[in-house]
Amino acid sequence: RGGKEDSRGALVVLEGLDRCGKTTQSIRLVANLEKLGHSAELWRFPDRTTSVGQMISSYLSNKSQLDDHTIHLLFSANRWEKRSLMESKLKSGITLVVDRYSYSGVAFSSAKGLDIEWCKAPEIGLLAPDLVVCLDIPPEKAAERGGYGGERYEQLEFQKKVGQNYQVLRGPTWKIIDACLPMEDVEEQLQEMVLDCVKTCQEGKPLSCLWS
Ligand code: Z5A
Repeated sequence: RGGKEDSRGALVVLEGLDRCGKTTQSIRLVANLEKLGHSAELWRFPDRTTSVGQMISSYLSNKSQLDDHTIHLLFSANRWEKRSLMESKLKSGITLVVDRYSYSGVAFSSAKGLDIEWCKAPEIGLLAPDLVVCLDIPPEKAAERGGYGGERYEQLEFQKKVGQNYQVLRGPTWKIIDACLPMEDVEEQLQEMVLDCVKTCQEGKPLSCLWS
């Protein structure tokens, strides 16, 4: 379906502030990829279905309190528990569209004042995305969108710090889309970037690990 029989899928990550449109766009992207004949799956972190994910979910909804370092390591553990499945899916040719990944881990925890290098350390060895698309939105605009304010980190001043941290983390695999554009325009730009990336992976780009 997605090209050569033995070609691998792409690891595509969507990042951005709360309410930037990641969920909306990742659903549309997976549907569009499938329509074009590619095998694709939608993943998201935190994965709240695992036992670690349930601890995270309880923390995010303010039902439990945890030390900042502890919750950081739980978010990381939540990615490690999915690492081998992620690798086997990619190697079987499935493109994974992942709503939040290690960059959220580092950007949110360091916004609380944790050392950025300390935050990166437990992420070393996780699979590196082939493409990170950051949906860029001013924190004030995001706060005007539906459903804002329900969870622990949904506060304007905090989101501003997260936005600054994303800028520090930007690397060569990053692309930026203006998340204030109409949904259809974001969708179109995203699809174009991802199809390019899928092609490169089909042509033999090797998988690599964070942080390289
Ligand atoms: N976190 C962490 O600390 N460490 C980690 O390692 C990880 C995460 C992985 C939970 O994440 C929190 O965990 C998150 C980071 C932290 N905290 N915050 N903030 P989550 O992914 O479960 O929750 P979220 O980031 O808050 O996602 P969200 O609320 O689902 O927002 P979204 O997916 O980016 O947006 P959306 O649901 O697609 O859209 C939001 C609204 O905007 C909705 O009404 C849409 O119809 C509307 N929308 C979308 N696009 C547009 C455009 N283009 N124009 C106008 N309106 C739009």
